[in-house]
Amino acid sequence: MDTELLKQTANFLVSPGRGILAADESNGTMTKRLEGVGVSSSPESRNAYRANLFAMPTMADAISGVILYDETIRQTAVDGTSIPDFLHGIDVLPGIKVDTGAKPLAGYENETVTEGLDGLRERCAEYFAMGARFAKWRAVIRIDDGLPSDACISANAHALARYAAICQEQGLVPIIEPEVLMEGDHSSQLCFEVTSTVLDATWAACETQGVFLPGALLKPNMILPGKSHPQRSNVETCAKMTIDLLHNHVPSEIPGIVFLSGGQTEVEATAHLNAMNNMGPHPFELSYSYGRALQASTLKTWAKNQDNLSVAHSVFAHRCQMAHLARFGNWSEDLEA
Ligand code: 5MM
Repeated sequence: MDTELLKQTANFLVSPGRGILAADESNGTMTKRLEGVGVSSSPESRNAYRANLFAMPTMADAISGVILYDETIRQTAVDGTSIPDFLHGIDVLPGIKVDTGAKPLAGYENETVTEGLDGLRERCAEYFAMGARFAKWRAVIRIDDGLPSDACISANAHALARYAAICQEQGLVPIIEPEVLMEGDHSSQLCFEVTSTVLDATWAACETQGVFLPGALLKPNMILPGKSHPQRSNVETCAKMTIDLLHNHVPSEIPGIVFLSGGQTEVEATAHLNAMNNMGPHPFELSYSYGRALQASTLKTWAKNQDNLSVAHSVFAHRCQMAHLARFGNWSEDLEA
């Protein structure tokens, strides 16, 4: 294992003012997103949208890495080079989603275990040769009556740890993403308790598998009530509870936390990150690996203005700038106007 390379990559990904763009929607998810804005989904339309997104001139000021899907890493950028080469050329590291999706967990209704360990070593080696320097694997944990089960937590923790160890052996920094979903009517307190248990199980599995923590990043959910819970939490409460979680349930050897947005609006996800960065010092960098919270308004704008790409670029530039400011705690709501 090249621990120096792993540390260097992980630290680069959470360097000051920068974070990760999650553009690794599988074809099923990307089809939903494109059809939602009236664009039919095909390899060509997915490439047209993403290649244009990555060509936004100031992207690298806020984005250190882009998570790609298998289809995208093999596609072409606006200048005709391969997407990974294009990203390296603008000082952005290409990453790759290596899980093959959340599949039903045998014997446990409504729960999933994320798969993709078979052949992972060979796929990681291929992606590294194509230019990828980090990887992502997302476990999905649902809160409901009696859920999550211990079986779901331990199966996903085990898979995350084995994934992380294989990635590191192959030179890729693993992003460890155990996402506790916002779907449901649970309270923030329950979200806190479940997320703590899931993180504790994940680190225990990582220790057993020998994962090198300074060469890994954590991609967690923030602590929020479920979407159907009658009360919303305010920005300060979410930030305080999430910081409490991280300070007590994440080993300090982890160099950075790169949050998912999980269905929060673009502004909510930015406000929460900003508040947390104002509550330091923290033992790790607090950054982003947002999908929808960086792309939602850009995708809508691109769909309506495909003949004038600068319109979508200006929307994406704004979201990137807001996220960049939130890394320093310098964002404020009036900047959204
Ligand atoms: C980009 O979205 C990813 C979706 O992957 P699937 O198509 O396999 O569901 C997702 O894993 C994403 O990387 C994270 O959830 C972060 O995205 P959000 O939108 O939650 O910030």
